[in-house]
Amino acid sequence: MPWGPKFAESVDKMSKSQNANRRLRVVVTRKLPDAVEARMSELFDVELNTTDTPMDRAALAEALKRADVLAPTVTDQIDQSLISQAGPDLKLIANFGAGVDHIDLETARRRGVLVTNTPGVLTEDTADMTMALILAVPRRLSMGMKVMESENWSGWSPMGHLGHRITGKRLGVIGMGRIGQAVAQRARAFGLQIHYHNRKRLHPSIEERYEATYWVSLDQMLARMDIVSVNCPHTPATYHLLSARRLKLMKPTAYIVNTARGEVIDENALTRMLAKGELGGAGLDVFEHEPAVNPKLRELPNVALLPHMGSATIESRVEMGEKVIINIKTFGDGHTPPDRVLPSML
Ligand code: 8YV
Repeated sequence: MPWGPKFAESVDKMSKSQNANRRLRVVVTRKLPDAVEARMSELFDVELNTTDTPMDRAALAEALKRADVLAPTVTDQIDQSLISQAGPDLKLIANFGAGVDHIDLETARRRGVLVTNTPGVLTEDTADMTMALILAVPRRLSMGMKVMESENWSGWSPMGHLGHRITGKRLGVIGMGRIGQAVAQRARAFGLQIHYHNRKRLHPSIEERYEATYWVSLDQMLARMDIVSVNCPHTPATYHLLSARRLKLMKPTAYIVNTARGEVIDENALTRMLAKGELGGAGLDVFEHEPAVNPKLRELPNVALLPHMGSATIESRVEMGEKVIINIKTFGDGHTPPDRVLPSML
């Protein structure tokens, strides 16, 4: 409902500041690609973060007081108390990233502040990284790389570095949105059988495309999968979706890959189970308390850990920046920004 009263209110605020004949004051919280920053500087009265030092809470509170638009990233917790203290000019939070779980959407909506994100442009890169982890963990890639880095390789042996075959295994995708489907497409090419759990069942034509089997019950799917990939957003409904109870339903040989959000898995329970050999292994690009990582996870041989780099290509960062610009510009011109996020969409 783009033209609800709150939206009208923020457009009204926006046109008043436009009438005052000043450009939108945009605060960007982290360093972005040069081309993105250059274009933002042409279009807006922009404050860039050239040192890339993350803003602390006090700095974010100040930014929200003086900005018309805040362009944050996943490392900024824009919670209820911060949004409540925002200045009267704040009209738009144009997130640089697809996930918006670090922004209190409900408080923003109540305050008449719009929120946008950058969907679509990081789908393929994130799916590539998911596939890389799906291959890396069963085939023990990090262990092999460590052997070579240590210069301790004593040569080939028939029983050396044995992992498990990918082809023919069952992959269970949790969250069959854009990224989940892009993972399914890649996984098909590697001979995996696609299964999925999603809030809504996909259209039969999409299921047919991936020869995908839908599971209404996540519990039942988990018990039967060889590899599980988490590709759903973090929302109140998906927090610890893979709880200790659910993790215990999985086969002791099964692998888990997470390129979505750490909060979807109970990281401590996962670590305990991996350490006890109750799961086959895990490939994790995201963590529950980033940048902290459970120290015991780092010591495990059957994990591949990455520093939240699923969408980290220069191409995706530039396209994300373009989306942020388009969202701000469209809003500034008095239109509904294309990537508006509403609490009800999650
Ligand atoms: C982004 C991500 O790099 O877009 C997302 O939701 O998780 C990442 O791939 C990050 O969010 C940038 O803010």
